[in-house]
Amino acid sequence: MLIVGELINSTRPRIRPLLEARRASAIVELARRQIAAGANLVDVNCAALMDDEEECLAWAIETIQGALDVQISIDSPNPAALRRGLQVHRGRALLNSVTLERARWTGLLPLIQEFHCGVIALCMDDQGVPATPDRRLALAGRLVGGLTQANVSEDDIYVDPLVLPVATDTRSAVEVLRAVDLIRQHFPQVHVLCGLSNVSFGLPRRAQVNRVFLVMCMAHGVDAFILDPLHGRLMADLITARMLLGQDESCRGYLSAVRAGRIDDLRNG
Ligand code: THG
Repeated sequence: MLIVGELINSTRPRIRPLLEARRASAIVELARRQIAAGANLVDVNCAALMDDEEECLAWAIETIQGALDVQISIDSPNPAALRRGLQVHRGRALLNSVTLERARWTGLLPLIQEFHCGVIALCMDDQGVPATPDRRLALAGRLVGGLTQANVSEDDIYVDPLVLPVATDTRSAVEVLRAVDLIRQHFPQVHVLCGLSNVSFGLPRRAQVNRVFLVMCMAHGVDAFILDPLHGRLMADLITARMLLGQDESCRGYLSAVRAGRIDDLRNG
């Protein structure tokens, strides 16, 4: 299971000013807390800063890695910003993300070969995100085929079917789960990653929606997530679901989470 902490994102109103003002200690602290809560790496997205994106992304990566021994998921739609990020990153980064959009694919493939990074591959092309599970599978096939041809090993590929808000289309969560089933059947060696918080955009009590969707995704074989690791109940559900899916040898992870006070037992009355 791979957990990517999503909180250092310039689209978040509380984070954007910290990035713009280069508030190093606040950004390092947010990275540190996500890792302490169970994230394996932290996502950094500066795309909302427009002309300042590239500079800020490089600054954030250097600042975080200067203080902590963590890998970064470098999150940008912009190949130039991703290149800059990969150049300053120490060790193996996770490139977030490549798509089949023509400009992005041709711009990123040389980078992926040069830097030997892990790659998140979104099921999206110049026509956008396909509605049906079959069409998502077809895009996944072209992504996995193209990346393996470029010598990326399947273990370094994280296919992201792209989770869309259930508030705008009530079928969108179930269509993602069906796409995950198909990707799992056809490409058992690649990882499947979901951005959890996308599903609850536009709804109240978002954490409730995210938590239930997390467990559904895990039961369908999703093995990597971009999520908010500071949400204690979400992480408690993740630890519990791993155990129930046979991924927690001797229940060790669950039992140590209980001892650490990370699992509570809610009951009214
Ligand atoms: N797949 C991949 N990468 C991704 C996503 C994905 N990166 C970005 C995103 N989705 C995951 N990260 C976030 C970050 C913030 C929010 C959701 C997903 C979010 N922000 C609130 C908003 O914009 O309204 C504000 C929350 C706050 O400020 O507290 O919900 O799917 N590969």
